[in-house]
Amino acid sequence: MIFEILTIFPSMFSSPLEEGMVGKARDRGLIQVRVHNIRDFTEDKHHMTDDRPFGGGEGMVMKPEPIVAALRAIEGSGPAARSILLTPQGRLFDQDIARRLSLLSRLVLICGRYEGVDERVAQYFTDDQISIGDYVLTGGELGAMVIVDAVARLIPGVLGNEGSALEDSFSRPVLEHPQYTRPRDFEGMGVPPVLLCGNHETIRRWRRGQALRRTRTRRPDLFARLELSPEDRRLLEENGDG
Ligand code: 4GO
Repeated sequence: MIFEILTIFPSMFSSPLEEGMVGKARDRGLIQVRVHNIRDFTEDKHHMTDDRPFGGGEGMVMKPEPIVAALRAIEGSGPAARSILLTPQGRLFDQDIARRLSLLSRLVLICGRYEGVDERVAQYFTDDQISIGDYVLTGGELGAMVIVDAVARLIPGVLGNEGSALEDSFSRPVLEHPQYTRPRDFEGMGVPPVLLCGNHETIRRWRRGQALRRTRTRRPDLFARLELSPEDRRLLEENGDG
C-alpha cells in the first residue's frame, strides 16, 4: 500500500512514521510513505500556499493551485488512488473506515493548515473528507499520521498477522480486557489469580467477562450495540473475580 501525504510541514512525518511497526513495515516494503511538500508546487516567486479569505474574516486559507498541482503531479506515479482531506467537517474516522482503507492500493492524505483549504479542493479534487475526532487541530498532519498508523497495522504482514481474520467487519467493537506482565508482585499489588491458573478456557472466559464489563461501564454506547451470546450474559452475571 502506498500512502501519499501532501503537507507544508513534511518534516513532521519523519520520526513518527519511522519508528515501531510502521517503520518496520516500510523497511520491509509492505507499505510506502511518500511525503510531498505542497510549497514545491507553487509557481509564484514567494512560494505562497495561503491567501486571505474572500468575504473577509480572520486568518488565511490554503490556495487551491499548489494542492491541485501536487495531486496532478503524483497522479500517474502509482495505481489508482483515493484522496482524502483531513478536516473537522469530515466523517468520523473509526475502525471500520480503517479496515476499508486498508484494502486500497494507494491513499492520498491532504493536510490543511491555517483556517482550512479552499472549498473547491474538497469539492472537486478529493474523494472523501475525514475527521479523526471532534476537536480542532492546527493542521491535518496529526490526523494523517493517525490514519497511516491505524490503516498500516491492518495490512497483512505488518503486525506479523499473515491471516487477516483478526479484525473482521462483522464483530462489534468491545474494549480490550486488562493485561498484566511480570513481576507477579509489584510493590504489593498483585495480579488476578485466574491468570496464573494455567487453564486457557478459564482465562478466556475471565477475559471476555472483563472486556464486556469494561465496555458496559466505560462505553455504554458500544455496549448497547453488542449482540450478546448466552455465554456473554452468564459472564456478565458472575461476580467477575473468575
Ligand atoms: C483535522 C484538521 C482537526 C482535524 C484540523 C480532525 N483539525 N479532527 N485542522 O481530524 C483546517 C486547518 C483543518 C487546520 C486543520
